[in-house]
Amino acid sequence: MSTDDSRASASPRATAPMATAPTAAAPTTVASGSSSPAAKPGSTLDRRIVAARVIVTCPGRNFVTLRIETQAGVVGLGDATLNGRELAVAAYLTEHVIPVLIGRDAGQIEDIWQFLYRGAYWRRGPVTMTAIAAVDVALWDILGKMAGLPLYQLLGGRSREGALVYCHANGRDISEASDQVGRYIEQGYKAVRAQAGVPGLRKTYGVSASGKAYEPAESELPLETVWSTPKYLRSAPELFERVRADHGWDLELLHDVHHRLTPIEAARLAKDVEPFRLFWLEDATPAENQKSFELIRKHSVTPLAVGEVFNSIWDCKHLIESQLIDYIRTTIVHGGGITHIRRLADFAAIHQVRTGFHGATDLSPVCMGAALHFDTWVPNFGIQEYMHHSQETLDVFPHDYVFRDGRLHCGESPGHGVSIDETLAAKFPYSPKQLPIARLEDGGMWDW
Ligand code: KDG
Ligand code: MG
Repeated sequence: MSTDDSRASASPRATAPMATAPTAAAPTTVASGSSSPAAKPGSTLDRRIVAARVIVTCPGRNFVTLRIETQAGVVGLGDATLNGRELAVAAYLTEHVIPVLIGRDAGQIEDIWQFLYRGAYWRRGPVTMTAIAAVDVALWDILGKMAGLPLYQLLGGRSREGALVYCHANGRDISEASDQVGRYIEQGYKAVRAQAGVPGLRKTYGVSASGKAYEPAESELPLETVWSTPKYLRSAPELFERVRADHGWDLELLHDVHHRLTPIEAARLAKDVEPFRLFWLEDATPAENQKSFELIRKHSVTPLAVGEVFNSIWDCKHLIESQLIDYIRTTIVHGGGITHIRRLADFAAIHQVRTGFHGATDLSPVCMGAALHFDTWVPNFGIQEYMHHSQETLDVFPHDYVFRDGRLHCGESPGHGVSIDETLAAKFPYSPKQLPIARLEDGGMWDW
């Protein structure tokens, strides 16, 4: 292996201009890989990226979408939504990423991923990895369209009929939550996440106070909510006792703690809900300190899921290789795209950890489309979250995935199967919204 600098500088990648003019009509400022034989300048397969732009829209909630176009007119879309930090990703893409994409070969998906990750020097972090994911997914979409194949086929083909999904049931109290679980069973769901209001707390994560669909980012400045661990630890096991009593044992039941317990409190809850056989207990404790999950594992066999806030394999390396979790939640939009999540899923597979992708409403239908193709292929699939988008959102993002028999089924159209109606999107301008924060009853800051 040569460590000689001259070897690198001889490569077309290293000599490619870092930032050519970000205009669409710049095929002469061609960067890396443009001489690749398959690019065939001027042909219908000409893969040179000639335009890229960010679309921000708010059909009920904010979404950021990256649109990349090749010389041959093939368009790919990637989701770039980071809830409450939308414009940070939009600026990262517009200022730092799009200028270096113009002129590159859209078929060099791996090289572009490495360029944006390694080449940025400042690695990881949700803003960077969401921006990289948007590029990566748009490029996979382009590849699928050029090949005339659905994305799952490019990944290695179908491994299952469809992706088992879980939806969100919630209620202001246990009885309301259990009734909603019943309504979802009637609609054909085989897995349901249950959250209920906590007696004595005005607002609880996952529970809509207004009776409307739950949407956490609801105010321009962060809403301050109050949290009490003792109150929650008393009521949470009662929720599952009631749901099992009302609906029996055929249903998969899930619950999200949303990072609010210390490791020993999380161990207590995992042990208390053991008799109700949850499919998983999610984000039982914050996971910056991955070793803290050892404490939960020592005390309980309740399956554990974690990772919607992770953005790299390095965030969960110890969790996975020490088999401290059962499901990894990191999904495509926040984890560097298909190229990186595929690595993560393979790493998880050798430790018998399965996927359980994040699928809240703040991940756009573009992410859902890509995730469903991934779910259809990935051998170690576990479950897919499905928190329903509003009708306005679904209208802005025409898609070909469908819900049937408790599963979401990706479509057969080339690429990830999700597009954007830009005329409609323009009718919903960006509206600043941030996620809430949590404080303890004495005013001290806590994890939301
Ligand atoms: O933006 C934050 C939401 O995506 C998050 O609160 C949803 O925890 C969540 C989940 O499991 O869907
Ligand atoms: Mg969660």
